[in-house]
Amino acid sequence: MSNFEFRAYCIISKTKHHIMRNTRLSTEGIIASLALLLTAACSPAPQTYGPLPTEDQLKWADMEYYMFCHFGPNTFSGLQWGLGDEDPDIFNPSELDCEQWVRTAKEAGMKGIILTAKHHDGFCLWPSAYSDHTVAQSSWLDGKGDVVKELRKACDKYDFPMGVYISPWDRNHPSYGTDEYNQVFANTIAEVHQNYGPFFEQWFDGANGGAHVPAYDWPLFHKAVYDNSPHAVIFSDVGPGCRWIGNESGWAGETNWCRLDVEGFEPGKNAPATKILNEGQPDGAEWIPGEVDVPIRADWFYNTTNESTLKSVDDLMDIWFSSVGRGCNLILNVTPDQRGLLPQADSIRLMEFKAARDAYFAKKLASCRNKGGNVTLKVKEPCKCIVLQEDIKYGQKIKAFTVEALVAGEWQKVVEGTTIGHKRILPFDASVDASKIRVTVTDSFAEPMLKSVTVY
Ligand code: FUL
Repeated sequence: MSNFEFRAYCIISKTKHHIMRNTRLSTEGIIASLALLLTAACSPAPQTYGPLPTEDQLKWADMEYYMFCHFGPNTFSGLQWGLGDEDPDIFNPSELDCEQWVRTAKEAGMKGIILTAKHHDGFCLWPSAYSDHTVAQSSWLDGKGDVVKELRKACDKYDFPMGVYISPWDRNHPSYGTDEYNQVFANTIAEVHQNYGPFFEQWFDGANGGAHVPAYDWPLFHKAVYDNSPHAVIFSDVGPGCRWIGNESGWAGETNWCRLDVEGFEPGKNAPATKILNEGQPDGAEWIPGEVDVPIRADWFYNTTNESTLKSVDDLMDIWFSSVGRGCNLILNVTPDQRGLLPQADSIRLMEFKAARDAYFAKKLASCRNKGGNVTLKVKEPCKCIVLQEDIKYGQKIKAFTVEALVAGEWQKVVEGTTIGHKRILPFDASVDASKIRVTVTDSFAEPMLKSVTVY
């Protein structure tokens, strides 16, 4: 609820209360109530600034954390970038259970799941009419298997948002690199979205190991998505829904704008510079927030030899602070194994990570909502962290802020920062025994609007 809506809501509830109390409605009562309603209606809405997120991007930002599942022939070959000439029989999960993936993601506190329906090797995890390299050509379940359908069913059962990764780069398809491929790929996208959508997110990978990258028809691909999943947020290096953060190690820039200039750029080799992807641009023309993609093990696909690379809870907490804590969504890759199940060690780690977050953020010491650029909160216990949210519905405006603590009658600076955006999590260097915490926005493009301030 925005400040304006919040104020209007308070006034309307007060009015209701007033009317209820005055069961015999006096003229005076009615006039007072109408005056209150009028004030609410006439209060100006907060100023907007720059490009604004769409409703879908706002909902997407609230998701914050979801699972990435890389699954396909690479799961069995040990390769990370399959060559495209793999025998379809290699894809042979012995105990596929997509419900296990979804239950695990849900219990881990994730808000959705995105599957590699087709990776660079071109193998389709559904029986596509546009390829001869699919589950239908595999002897797995006598060619009757369909992983995308299984995941769709599981997501429906658990009421869990689903997204898809469909790689433009295709090392198998005979038409790849010819003029026909753009239409083939658009048909492929439409087929997945029609049969298994709608999806909350479409992932377009910019990777291409080939020397020659053909001219992709991005508007055609986007149309295939939006025609079938009108609310999907499209990921790529340049959006249009959300952008790659420029690394696969789990961190966004400390300064991170949800804005980007995309004119003249494309996903992949023609993408904006890494630093720009990592930090966004304060004056970027489009609203394209960052998404941080990182695997829980060293590799994206399951590999029998890399269990020792499973990230620790501390690693994952650091990733949380430098992704969600810097205004991005985090997509954490947890890859199914050759049985088609998430490995036990990875599931346990996810639950430990969830428990660590719950413990860290267990005790709210003070909070407020819908304030301008100066907020002072009373605290009664030592605090260790502050979480700020800007009301991005009105754009991203805040350029600099400070957080101070009143300790033994003296204000001292605890932490300072630049951007806030959807969420900024700022752990203090040490626990602070303060009676008050004060947030001051020191620089902003327009009237700042803090959606929430919470001290832990
Ligand atoms: C990269 C790909 O090349 C990797 O295989 C993986 O899919 C990752 C998420 O994106 O660009």
